[in-house]
Amino acid sequence: MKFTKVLGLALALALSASASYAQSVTLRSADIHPDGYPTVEAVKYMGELLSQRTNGRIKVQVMNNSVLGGEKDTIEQTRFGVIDMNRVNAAPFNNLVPETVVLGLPFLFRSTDHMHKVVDGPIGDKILAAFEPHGLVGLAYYDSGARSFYTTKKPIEKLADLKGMKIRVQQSDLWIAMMQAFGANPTPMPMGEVYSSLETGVVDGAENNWPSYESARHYEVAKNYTLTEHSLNPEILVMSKIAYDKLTPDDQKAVRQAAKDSVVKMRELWSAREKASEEKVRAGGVKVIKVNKEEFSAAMKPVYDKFVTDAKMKDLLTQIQDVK
Ligand code: BDP
Repeated sequence: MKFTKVLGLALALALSASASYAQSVTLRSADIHPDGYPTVEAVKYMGELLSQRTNGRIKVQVMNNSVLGGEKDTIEQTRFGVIDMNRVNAAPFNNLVPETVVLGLPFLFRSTDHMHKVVDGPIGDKILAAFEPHGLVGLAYYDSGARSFYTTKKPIEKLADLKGMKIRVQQSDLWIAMMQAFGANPTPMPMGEVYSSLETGVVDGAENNWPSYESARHYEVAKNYTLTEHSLNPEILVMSKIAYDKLTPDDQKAVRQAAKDSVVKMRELWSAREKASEEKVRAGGVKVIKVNKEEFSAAMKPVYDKFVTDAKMKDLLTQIQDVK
């Protein structure tokens, strides 16, 4: 066979191989939450949209309940193409993608509406684009409500109560610094270890939104919930750059669009679940404590001083604050 012929044949084979990959693929997506949790259902919904729009060629299989591991581990697996998609809170991305830090800053967003305006606009797009050099494609933001503290023994009624308390945090330097600024003793660990750590006294408390506090059953072992609402850190849906690059440009577009379209659904699911979880937790005998949030927010200056240092971060912060 002539060299050109061989080359032609190889090229045809390569093309058909990549074309067949583009024709039919099931994207495996990780999540730590159980069935019924809004993030899990939103990604399933995204998969339905994608399947409809590609005549069943592209499907999404949500592998939730931490079956693929804790968030720090699944992020690595997604970067290396072992997992195709991942729905994770912004916090475990902080050390890898510094632009995400700004989203978790304490008492930054004035309201959910403010947060939506930021993530739905050019600032949100800029932060999603910052994932690419790290092997990830940022697809969408999902709501995560407000995070508040909960404790097993001593309730937190004022800032001074946090002094020296061992508080579980997500695996992020920002979150460690935040707990230190609150006066607490931060203990970073994956979500999957929190229940037993609360139960056995490895930690005195943790912090999360109503749905996670409820669905992970933390309210059974930590019965004081203090409404500090210190962060509205959103969830982020990402795709492995390796998996993304295997898709045709049209299919890449379809994935991005389906992810964006699932955000509306997620917001509906989220509002409903927040209410339902709060009711369930209250009915479960949890003591819900109101605090003077000003006192907590005034303690956060060292966190801003530590993380908003370079011009880029300062600019990002001002832009966010300026969103009306
Ligand atoms: C939940 C987020 C989840 C985080 C968890 C945590 O949905 O992604 O893993 O908090 O605190 O609200 O680890």
